[in-house]
Amino acid sequence: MSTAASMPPAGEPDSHAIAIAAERRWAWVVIAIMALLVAMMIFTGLHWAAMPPSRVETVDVKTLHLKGEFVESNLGTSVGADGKVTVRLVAQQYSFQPQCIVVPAGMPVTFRGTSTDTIHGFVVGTTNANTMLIPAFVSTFTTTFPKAGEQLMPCHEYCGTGHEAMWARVQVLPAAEFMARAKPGERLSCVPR
Ligand SMILES: [Cu+2]
Repeated sequence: MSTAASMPPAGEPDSHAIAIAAERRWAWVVIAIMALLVAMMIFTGLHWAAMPPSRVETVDVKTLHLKGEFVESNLGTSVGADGKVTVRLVAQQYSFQPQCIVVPAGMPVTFRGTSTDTIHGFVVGTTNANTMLIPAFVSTFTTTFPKAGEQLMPCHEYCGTGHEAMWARVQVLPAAEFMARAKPGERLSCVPR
């Protein structure tokens, strides 16, 4: 382009200069966003290092199936002497154990889970029951299912080639029906036997 062609007619704004100014403004916006993200990474990194999350529970993956809380006979739903409902489950490529979980509606339910191999996770239907399951760590949360019905519980952390086939079912029973089925010391599930 010749110099003469790029010169604006007298009295008209120089479009080239306007474009450069606009690009420079956008460059500053992008630099500011990147600087903000880096500052957030530094802040959260330091903050978490200074105050690690509380209640970190670990388990030995190598002996998970042999002893302790996550042996096969202890998986499923239990009602404690204090009436508290606890679901214990284990995830592995590519299934959950148990494959069908029974919980009562309208009562607090505590989930305790871990993984035997890689990072898995689950979400129960459209409820807020949602966690990751990480080898060597116990994930736990307490939630209440407001209404009875059956929910799907898919794995939501990509865990390998069989990931899309990894899911369990959750049967939310009316509290009275659940309590009628629950026996002290027993582990409930809805896996057909
Ligand atoms: Cu998985």
